[in-house]
Amino acid sequence: MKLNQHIAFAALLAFPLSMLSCKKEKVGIQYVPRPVTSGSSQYIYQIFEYVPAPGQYINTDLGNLAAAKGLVGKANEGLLSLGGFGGYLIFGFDHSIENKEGADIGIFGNPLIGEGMEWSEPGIVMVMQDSNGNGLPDDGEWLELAGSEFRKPETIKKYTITYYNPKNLTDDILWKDNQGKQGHILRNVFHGQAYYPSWTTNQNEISFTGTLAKSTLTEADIITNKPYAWGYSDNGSEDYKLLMETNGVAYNAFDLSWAVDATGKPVAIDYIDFVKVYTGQNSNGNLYEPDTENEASRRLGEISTEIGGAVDISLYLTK
Ligand SMILES: [Ca+2]
Ligand SMILES: [Ca+2]
Ligand SMILES: [Ca+2]
Ligand SMILES: [Ca+2]
Repeated sequence: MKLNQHIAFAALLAFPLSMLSCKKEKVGIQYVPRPVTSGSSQYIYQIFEYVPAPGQYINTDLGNLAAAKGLVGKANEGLLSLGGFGGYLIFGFDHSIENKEGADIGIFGNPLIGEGMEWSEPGIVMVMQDSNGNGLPDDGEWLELAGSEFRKPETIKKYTITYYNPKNLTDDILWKDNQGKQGHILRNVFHGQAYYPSWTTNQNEISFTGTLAKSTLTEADIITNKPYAWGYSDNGSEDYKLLMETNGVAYNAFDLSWAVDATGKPVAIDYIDFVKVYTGQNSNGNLYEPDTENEASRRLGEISTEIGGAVDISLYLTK
């Protein structure tokens, strides 16, 4: 055999072998959770993405990249607004969060819980495992932590909305959804800045997909947006109120055992590495839609989940 024939033969052999080893490697990749050590922090360690939907606090100190970074290493100091439906934050801890007995992750918000003045702005929580161990939320499957509204008939799965950056600063922000509807994020007199996030890649339009839960707006003496029973952030549920009464500080608690896949099927998970929170309602916080001429339409601003940090509950309770 001549030398170049040798090489060709070797190459032929090497090709299927390398394919085989590649395949083997992939099958063999095993997820290894990052353990809790004596130095582990109970708080958010890293912000991966902050992509809010348009809203009254976006591009202010409550809705920019600095505010998102401000949630690292502490909780219940400072807030971040996610804007209208779909706007989200992705964060992680310096260790994997284990699915222990009961609630695993606590997320702080700012729901109003006084009787007759309830103002919840429910955020939906998703989790992901760092399957390939590269430290990024880029390869696992996002699993929703199914809260009390998840299986209700009025809850819309795979709801997609697109917001359009208005040409004029003073124009309301148009949206269109995949249910054939359109409307606006209404501007108000309290916040004069641009409502469309100024740093996102596409400055013409931005789309979000997720589970849309029905708003709970009620008009009595004042307009309220009542909490859901459980499983949402920025939500004044009974367990939140009890924590507030007992400790003077409260978070919404999430159990990794609530995880479901994209088809709604429960998934058993032992550990997760990434958490995503997004605004779960599409509402301007008024009961007059689509009457935008009513002065009260613009009084409260859009329903937008706020986040005041997050904790690994098992560490939080022992530190
Ligand atoms: Ca658990
Ligand atoms: Ca990854
Ligand atoms: Ca809000
Ligand atoms: Ca809020």
